Amino acid sequence: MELLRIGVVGCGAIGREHIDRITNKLSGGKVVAVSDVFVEGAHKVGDPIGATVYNNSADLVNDPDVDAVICTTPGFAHKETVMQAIEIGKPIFCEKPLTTSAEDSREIVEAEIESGRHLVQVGFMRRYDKSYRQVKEMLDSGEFGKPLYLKCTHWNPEVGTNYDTPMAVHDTAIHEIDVLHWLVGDEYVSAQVMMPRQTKHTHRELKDPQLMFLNCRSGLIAMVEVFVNCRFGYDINCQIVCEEGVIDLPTPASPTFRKAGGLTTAIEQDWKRRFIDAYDVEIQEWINDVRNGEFNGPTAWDGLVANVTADALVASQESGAVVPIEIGEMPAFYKK
Ligand code: NAD
Ligand code: ISE
Repeated sequence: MELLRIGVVGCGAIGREHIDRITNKLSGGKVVAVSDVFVEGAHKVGDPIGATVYNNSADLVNDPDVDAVICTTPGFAHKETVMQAIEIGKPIFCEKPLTTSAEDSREIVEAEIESGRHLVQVGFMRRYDKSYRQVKEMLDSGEFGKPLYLKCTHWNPEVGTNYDTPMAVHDTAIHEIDVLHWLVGDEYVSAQVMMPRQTKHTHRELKDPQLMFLNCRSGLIAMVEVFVNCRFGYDINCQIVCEEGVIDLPTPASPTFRKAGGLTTAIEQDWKRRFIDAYDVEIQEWINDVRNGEFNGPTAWDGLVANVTADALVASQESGAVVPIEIGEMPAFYKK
């Protein structure tokens, strides 16, 4: 096959990152069209690479020169583009979250099943991260016995005033929701959020930090700390306590230096570099799979599972109660 001709909808932070990696780092793909409601932004990235620029996703998805689509708009806008791609039968890589509600994700799942083809991959890139893959291998080896509980941190230096309390789940903890369930192969049955003392750095619309608890069918409990105005850096950690030992996935090693009476280790300041290799592997594998007519990535069903779980956490943000999670049986279409 010739180069995969890709259209990117949404030219913000991660849209630009993916366009750059496809253009300058990865192989087998070429960005031929871009779109954004803020069309000047689309021109800024599209013009230098000779891409056709649109101000709406429908025109981009329907462009006959576009073989496959990447959707990097905010979560609330994903459904529209994903449904357009399914309707015309083009593969689409949709950044996480698939949508911002279980109801919307279920419609996507139903439309994809109806189309009869695996078209939708969700951007759960931690599944492509080397360290998470190593942890999964360790757990799957059985050497550590059963996992009993997990403790994770999702710390972010700061967020803007458009980031509200539900986004701590839909936008941020959604990564842990997906990757933990993938790591331990368990099913979530209920969720609860507790709000500790709040930081002075938060704003009126956002409760920060938040402690999220996910209870699994086996009895395993995952605790996820989301603190998005922590100030010091972007710091993702995970510790899995098992019967026969403890697995730690700490902040990646970086040089430690002694200077001015201190011993210092730097921490990344945003998400762009922390998972940079994972994004590269994720997008390269997606390009390869689409060119080979294969599908191996996180599915729309995985997106739905995350959204059902997220909805329960959001309900608990309000009430503080333990909220049951009912995902339902995975349709045969998604069983490997
Ligand atoms: P952003 O706000 O920087 O960019 C979004 C862009 O989409 C903006 O340019 C905006 O003008 C445009 N847009 C908004 N509505 C649109 C619409 N209806 N059609 C076309 N364009 C539209 O956001 P971002 O940080 O790039 O995040 C985008 C998505 O990527 C979100 O879903 C986010 O959760 C996800 N994301 C994932 C990761 C990751 O680690 N996997 C990291 C960052 C962002
Ligand atoms: C952002 O949208 C991402 O997806 C990053 O990976 C995440 O860690 C950050 O908290 C989100 O805001």
